[in-house]
Amino acid sequence: GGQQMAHAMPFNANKEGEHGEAAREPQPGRTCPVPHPVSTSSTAGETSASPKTGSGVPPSGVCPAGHLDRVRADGGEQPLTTNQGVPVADNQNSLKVGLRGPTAMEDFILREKITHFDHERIPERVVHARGSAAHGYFESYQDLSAITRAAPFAEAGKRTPVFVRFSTVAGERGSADTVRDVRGFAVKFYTDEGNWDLVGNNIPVFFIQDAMKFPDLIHSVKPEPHNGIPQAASAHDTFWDFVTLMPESTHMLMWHLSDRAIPRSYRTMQGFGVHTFRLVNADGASVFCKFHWTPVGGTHSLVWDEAAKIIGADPDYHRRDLWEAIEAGAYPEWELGLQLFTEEQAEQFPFDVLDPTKIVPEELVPVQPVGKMTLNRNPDNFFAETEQVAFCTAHIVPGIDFTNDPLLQGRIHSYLDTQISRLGGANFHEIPINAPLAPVHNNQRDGMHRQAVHRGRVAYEPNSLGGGCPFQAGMAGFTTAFSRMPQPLEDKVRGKPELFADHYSQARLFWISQTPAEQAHIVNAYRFELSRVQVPAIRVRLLSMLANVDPILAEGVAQGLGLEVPDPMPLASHAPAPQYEPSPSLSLLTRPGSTGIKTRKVAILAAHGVEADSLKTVYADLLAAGAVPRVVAPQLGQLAAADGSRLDIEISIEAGPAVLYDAVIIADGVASAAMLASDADARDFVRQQFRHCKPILAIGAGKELLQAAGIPAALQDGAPDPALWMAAGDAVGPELEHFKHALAGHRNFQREMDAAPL
Ligand code: HDE
Repeated sequence: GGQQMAHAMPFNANKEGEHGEAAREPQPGRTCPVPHPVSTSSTAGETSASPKTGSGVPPSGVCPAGHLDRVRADGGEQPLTTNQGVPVADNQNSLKVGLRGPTAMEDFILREKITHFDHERIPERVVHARGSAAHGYFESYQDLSAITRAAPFAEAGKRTPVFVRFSTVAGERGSADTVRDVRGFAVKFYTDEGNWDLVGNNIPVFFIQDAMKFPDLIHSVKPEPHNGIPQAASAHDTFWDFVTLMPESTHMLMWHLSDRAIPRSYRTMQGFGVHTFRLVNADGASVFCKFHWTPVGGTHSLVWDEAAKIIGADPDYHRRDLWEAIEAGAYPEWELGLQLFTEEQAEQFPFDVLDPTKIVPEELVPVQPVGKMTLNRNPDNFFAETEQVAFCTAHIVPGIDFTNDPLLQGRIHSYLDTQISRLGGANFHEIPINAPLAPVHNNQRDGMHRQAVHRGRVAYEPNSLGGGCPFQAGMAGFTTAFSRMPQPLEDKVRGKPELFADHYSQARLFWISQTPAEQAHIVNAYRFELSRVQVPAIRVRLLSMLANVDPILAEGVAQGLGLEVPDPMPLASHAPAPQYEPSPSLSLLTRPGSTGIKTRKVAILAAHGVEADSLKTVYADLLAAGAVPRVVAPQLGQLAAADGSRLDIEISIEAGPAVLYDAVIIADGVASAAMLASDADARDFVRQQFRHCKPILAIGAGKELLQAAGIPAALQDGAPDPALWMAAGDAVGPELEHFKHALAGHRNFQREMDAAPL
């Protein structure tokens, strides 16, 4: 009936054809199939990591869409309605008093639509506003019940659904992905016994030791209050003013200024729980625990010049990367590792395990792998899931417990509190992405946006009218209830334990554990940040801080600032400081990962006159190895190859500049190479690839572009650079293998140390 009526009444009474009938019958090729949540059938665009290397369907046994099924909505083959379900015939014109008259107040359709629009935004997160998320599952390697009764670790092979959000800290919701910043790494486990949120970062320590200082820290790093500058950056006066007055930040600053703060991808970051937690078994016995997520794809970062250019070339670089990898079936994976130690062991450590500015070196307590997390499904809707997800450190489950880390203690309050204003009330746990899979029964009632319809007259406990239900889980033989570890109490006091005052030993440990290239990056990062600082006294104060870490570091930074290294900052503690040996695991380069060149993006530069066969061979070879090759040319369209055939160009150099690729191959072909050599963008492309230490393979005549770009000849012919390869046109074999090997190793940082800058 409704359908007929819609046809009977013209869609747009005034201008039939414009939006009316034509919109009802879309032209062939203009319809957009409704995406099905579990079978990804994405029509991947140019930049996608296609072709598919997986089905996109999560393995069985894991609730794939789980509790979100009941709220999924799509408008496929449905008429447009108001929010009250009233069909709308004209979605183009408001109701007017005459064609040229004023709009009628009674147009409830217009008013409902505009009113809803007016309220579409919610406050962004005060920190970690910019983020991206995905669904997946955690799988336990073994039965860990001897150590913890937490449900995800109950048996080997047990899978627990997760939702994971990665983020930057300082920038606003629309800021760029590749800024220098700490990255959030927040995991929500939907366990059988309630939600457990492990709200971590990609850096294992923090700037401050006490929650009392968090608002100060964040106020110092956010855009300055008078002019709102700068966005998503720590390189400004107020941040450096604050941290140089807080020497406890020295260790974290070393990580923040290292390549950790400019990851290549969310998929190539480690994650850390940061605080010391407790694991508790069914008998109530407990051990201390530090959580580590290690990416199976290895730890890889950008270089600063590249990160800065990507901000312009693709501000959504990390969001796109995560999305495309999952769409392509290249599911990112992390291994969960635990550092377990007893209270007695902790007492022997030369630092306090309640101090979040300290790590437990892996040499002291090894990391034991206990399971793997796989992200295999993109959200259906960014707002409903990624934006509305609410992580809270207070969300722990039986088997996990807090410690008295004073930073963690403050977080237990903050996260729940912040959701109440961000998500508009106390019922945010009912938003589908936040709702636990475990059943919820209590006597909490009412409040804004209540979804549940509670039945019966009883909303109190104890009661007899409801048969005493819901009853306390500790009763009636229930053994799974949450209970806290007993802790001895002392007098109330404002202060810190003595060991918290050692601010430099672990900063030095981090520094001496880096490779020379990584150390150089740290020095350069300090130079950059402090060059942006305008107040000279802050620069000097920073140098006096670094003088306590390492003389070479302090000297390197001082040189870049045109300053002398001043006297070291006075120490807060005169107790003998621990002397650490280098810890190789602190270098990013010690985890190349085990996924080889999978999902690495390779540009194949070509122009008219390219040798088509050789290009196709290389392209197919890379594709088969799981890499993502792209034919990049000065303009879009097709290439006229030397043999008369035509090849599709996938992207132009201007749309896909060098920083968006992990490596470059210069195709063979005399005319092609000559054309590229005369193209400023193409020369710039290989220069940047060279400068950013990425693998380069020039096939046959392709060499000409390298020469035109001024890539040092000594490196080309003597080939001491293991990431720079030349192949004769018809003998691509071994050179391509060398190139792939270099690509698996990510970058050749030696080039940075050796080569004269271009
Ligand atoms: Fe957070 N932090 N934080 N933080 N944090 C928030 O909660 C806070 C800290 C972290 O993807 C807020 O929901 C205090 C350490 C992540 O939604 C807020 C203190 C670590 C995320 C908050 C800290 C983190 C947040 C803002 C010091 C690593 C993003 C919005 C006492 C272990 C979660 C929100 C997501 C978000 C407070 C310190 C990680 C305001 C008070 C240390 C990954 O509640």
